[in-house]
Amino acid sequence: MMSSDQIPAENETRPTIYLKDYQPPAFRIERVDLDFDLQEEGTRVTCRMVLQKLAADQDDLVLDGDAGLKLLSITLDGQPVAADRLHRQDETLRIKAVPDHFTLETVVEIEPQKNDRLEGLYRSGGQFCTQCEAEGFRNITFFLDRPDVMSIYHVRITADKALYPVLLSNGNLVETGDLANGRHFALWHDPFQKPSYLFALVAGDLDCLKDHFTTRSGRDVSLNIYARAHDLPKCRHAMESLKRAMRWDEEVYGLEYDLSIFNIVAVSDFNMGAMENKSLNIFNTKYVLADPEISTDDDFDHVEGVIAHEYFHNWTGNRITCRDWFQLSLKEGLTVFRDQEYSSDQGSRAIKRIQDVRILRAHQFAEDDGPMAHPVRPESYMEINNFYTVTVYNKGAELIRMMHRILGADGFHRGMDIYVQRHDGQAVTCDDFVAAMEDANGADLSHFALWYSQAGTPHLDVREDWDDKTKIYSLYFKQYINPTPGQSTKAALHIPILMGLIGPNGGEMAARLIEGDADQTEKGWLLHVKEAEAVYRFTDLAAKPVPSLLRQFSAPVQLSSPVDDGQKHFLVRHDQDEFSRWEACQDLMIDAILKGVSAISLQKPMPDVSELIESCAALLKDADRDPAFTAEILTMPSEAYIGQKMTPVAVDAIHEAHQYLKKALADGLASQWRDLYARLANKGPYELTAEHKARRALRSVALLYLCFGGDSDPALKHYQTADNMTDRLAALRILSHSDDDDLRERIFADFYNRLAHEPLAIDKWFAMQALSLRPDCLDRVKSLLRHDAFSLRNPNRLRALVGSFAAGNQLRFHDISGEGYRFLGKIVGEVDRFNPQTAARLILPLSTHKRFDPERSAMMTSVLRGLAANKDLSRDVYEILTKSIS
Ligand code: 0A1
Ligand code: ZN
Repeated sequence: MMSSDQIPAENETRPTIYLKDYQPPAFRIERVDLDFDLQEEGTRVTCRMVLQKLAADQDDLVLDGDAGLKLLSITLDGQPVAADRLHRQDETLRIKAVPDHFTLETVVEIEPQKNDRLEGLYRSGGQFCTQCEAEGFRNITFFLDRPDVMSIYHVRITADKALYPVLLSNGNLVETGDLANGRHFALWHDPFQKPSYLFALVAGDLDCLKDHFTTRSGRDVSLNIYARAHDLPKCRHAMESLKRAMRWDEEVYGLEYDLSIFNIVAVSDFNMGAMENKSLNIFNTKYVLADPEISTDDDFDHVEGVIAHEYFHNWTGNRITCRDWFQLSLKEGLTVFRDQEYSSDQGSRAIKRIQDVRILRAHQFAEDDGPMAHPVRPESYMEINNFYTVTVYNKGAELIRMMHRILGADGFHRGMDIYVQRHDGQAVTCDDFVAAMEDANGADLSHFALWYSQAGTPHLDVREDWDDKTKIYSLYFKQYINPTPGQSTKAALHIPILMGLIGPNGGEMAARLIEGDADQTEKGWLLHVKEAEAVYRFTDLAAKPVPSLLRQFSAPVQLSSPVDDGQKHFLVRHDQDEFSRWEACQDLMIDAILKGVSAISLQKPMPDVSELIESCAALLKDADRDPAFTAEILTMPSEAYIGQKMTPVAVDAIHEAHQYLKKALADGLASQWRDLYARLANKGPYELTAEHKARRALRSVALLYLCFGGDSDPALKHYQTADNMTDRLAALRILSHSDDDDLRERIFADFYNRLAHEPLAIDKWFAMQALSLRPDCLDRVKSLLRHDAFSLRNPNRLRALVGSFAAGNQLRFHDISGEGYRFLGKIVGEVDRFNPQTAARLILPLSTHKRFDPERSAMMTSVLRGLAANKDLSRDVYEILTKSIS
């Protein structure tokens, strides 16, 4: 019996799939011919497959196919298949008693014009496009829709020529021609074997930005970015990024592009960021279009990173793919690592690392601490779309980064060479990747590989001891991981810790290691903590050192360090590792805010932050040396991140203490901010150079503090004189909180009128209002739902308004009235009816209810339960709900 507030863990229509149940495919598809007859009121898909039986004991062929596929005909070796040999159930079609080798042809009708799930074949802005990862191909036709069934595709597309002059699919264009009734066709052939999730088709009236690239072996590759005519000039940055990424992959990995055509298409309705379909990448416009008028400097960097990411998948994902979806991190962790390294090489390595660590801590550490925690290689899922997570992607990349550090760059690249040689054209596992690394280096990574199967963020407590007589400095490490759902006990991991010892004059101290497992590297000592407890002893030291631990964030752990506040101030000034300088300053800010929170709850005086202000003053004095780094180090941690440091999250006190520190920094350094802001004033027009970007970044930080005292004038002027989106948005963000209603309305109206024709800019307009700290924020969000430019059906718009509010505005979303929770529940319920994938992501902020006080937690769970009462809930949302309420 189930009590009324329980939800069954699974049921027949939503079974749990387990890694341990993996079975190799029973059939191989040698070749597939697809024929798409695209029509306004419905599309006919003919799929002819040549199949070969692999498992002799299998009589029947079981194909995947969405319940919405309308089967018009089916023939086997040219003969219609009798109805009694066919059995359709849930998402499968069983064909009984098939021979060992045969040709199967199905004709189905689908309705892309009604497809708001944005999975399979759908329409966006008048064009047809596809999204097949992970299991979208089964919405297009009956198939063996699993990544370890790789095949050669021939695709014929027929459509109205005037409406859809551009017809694209994977591989090479073989033939085009005109047909009767104003229709035309194109025939594409992809010579590389691929799984169905990499299939793509686009048909539309699109313009094209053309360029080309000559590979190092001399192949000329034609590069095309397709977009709406109006957006074409905004594709240039993506094109330049693409060429840089192609060159980088040749130089760093020796990996060359393998076809003579590479196409990218920009679509405005897309559930995720972009998709690496073989030679036909499909992108959310957000990650292709970039223009100073509508894009911030960060947006430019994101476009470059995502372009590189999708391109790098051509080898790490497409040529070598995943055996099953549990291995998703095989391609994603590795490709994120590759794109992070690419971006580091294009700009500042230290800043890129700081930004990546911020994301990891804000999102992945939070995921590890909640009901959806899972290993980098999950062991089970109900809906695979729910596992495109920061754990699989970003923690997965950290695992690759740790292997890179443990084996060294040369060793890692030797491993990559073996991985590519050994597995090109195959669908493989994370273990295969680790084995290639081991074999190339004669290394044993079996202990390290536990990182793939064990969920949770390790905690690493460090103690120190200095013996003034023997001059021996000791470090004691203790690691533990809290239980996570389904994993109550944890084993010790191999944690690589990069560290240095800093002497009283601020220089690196030479020392001799007399106990502990470590290597000496250029960047410091690399300790290999492998047991629950480990001791390291250093000698040959003239004085007690200050340890600089976990440099470059060498492992994704929560460190509790023996470094006291005074030493942190010292590290902020002297550490040669920039990441650690930033970290020390962040720690000081976090400590100050946490002290403020407890002062508020105990009704005691707020903490003295004068030393922190002094350290920041010193940083400001030195700002010209590296303005971009100064901008990072002086940016305070978010309220949400402070929330992660305490249970229950003291929503209002965190806000108050956060404001207190911001005000202290604003007032304590008022003249410095003023001078800095004036000194960094625009000299000449906008440029997208590292120097200009750094200047804009630091000036925006200065502006923020400058206005914090309540004077909006500098922000207003900044807005009015801006000649680019970075500056405009920096000012708008500040003004969005203003309690001067007239001013705020005026500026938001101005922004809207200026940029109404630019959807990506209007997304920012919605987001800024949803992130406002004003008490009437939710009312504004609700009224914006009715704005003409708002649509629940466009994921970018939905995320900009509702996603920003729920995931980015801790103070207002978690308002004690519970209104924010009820609002989100209602929206998710609506969106789930047509776009489950996006609905499931939107609901995640409610899944953290255990971290909040009983009153909030009860209201959050009540919303989750209310949603769960709906019998028609998608598998996507259902899975999140069951895991969150259990
Ligand atoms: N593989 C893509 C991202 C992606 C994943 C899933 C999707 O639908 C469920 C769509 C895109 C990447 O890593 O870029
Ligand atoms: Zn990817």
